Amino acid sequence: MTRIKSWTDTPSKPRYAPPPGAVDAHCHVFGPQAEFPFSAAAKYLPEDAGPEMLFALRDRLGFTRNVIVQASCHGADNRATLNAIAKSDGKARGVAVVDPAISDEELAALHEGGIRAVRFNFLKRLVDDAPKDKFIEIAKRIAPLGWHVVVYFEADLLEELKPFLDAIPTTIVIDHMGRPDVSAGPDGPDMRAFRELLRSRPNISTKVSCAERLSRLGPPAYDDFIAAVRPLVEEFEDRVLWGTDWPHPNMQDAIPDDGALVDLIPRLAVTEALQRKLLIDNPMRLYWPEEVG
Ligand code: 0GY
Repeated sequence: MTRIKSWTDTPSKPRYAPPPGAVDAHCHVFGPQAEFPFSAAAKYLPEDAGPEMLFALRDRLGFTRNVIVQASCHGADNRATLNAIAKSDGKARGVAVVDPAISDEELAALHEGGIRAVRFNFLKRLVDDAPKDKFIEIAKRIAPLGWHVVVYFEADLLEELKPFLDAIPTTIVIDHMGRPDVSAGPDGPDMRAFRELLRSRPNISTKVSCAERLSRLGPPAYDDFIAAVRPLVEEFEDRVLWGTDWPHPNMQDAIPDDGALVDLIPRLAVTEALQRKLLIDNPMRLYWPEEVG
């Protein structure tokens, strides 16, 4: 079967230089599948995009650390993510997907391997099932480890998910702002609803990432994304993170230039102080808390 490829081998070198210590807080690895086969339930089958490729990109883009998020194509088998973390020389940590039946010993082994969060994915095109009751059970199990929960959903689910989010006892990080329609601007219905959510729930942070998925105006400027998201970065400066989303699952028809994505950062976070929070302070607090004074 042909494997899909959704990333470029020739990303441009960004003009913007992230500050030393910057964290790419949302990226994935695929395989290598000869060692770490994809799940039988995978909804897409990509080419290998392993740790060496990820770390080469990290260096090219000027980042120091990665947070590797278990991709849906690997299901709840976190070995590819753990393998990448193990090869990172302490410069990567991870977000796992776990089965509700996971044992305490297995959770402890994930912690030892660098996992600091679990991900709950509600996208029907990516997963067969999103059992809220089981997710809440898992959240209660991981809370004592000091982990948090990462949630991925689309804007039309936000209202319905509020009771679920309120039942989670940890910090919550929402992937890509719950995929709002950014083309309607900062005061469009989705961005307003999302800002309201953050105003009313101080335990929620978000990744202000995925211009390449959310913008209708598109590259290289992604102006609609910038206009909609910059106010969020300014209002919630201590609760925003940023990531490349490399290797851009399912983006094979609109492969982004990672260098151009990095060049959006100073337009989203317009001062050095905001950039430091977005790229260092906020992700470090969640993923390397022992290094934060
Ligand atoms: C993302 C987005 C996607 C995929 C996954 O786990 C995944 O497969 O997260 C997507 O297709 O929107 O954040 O990586």
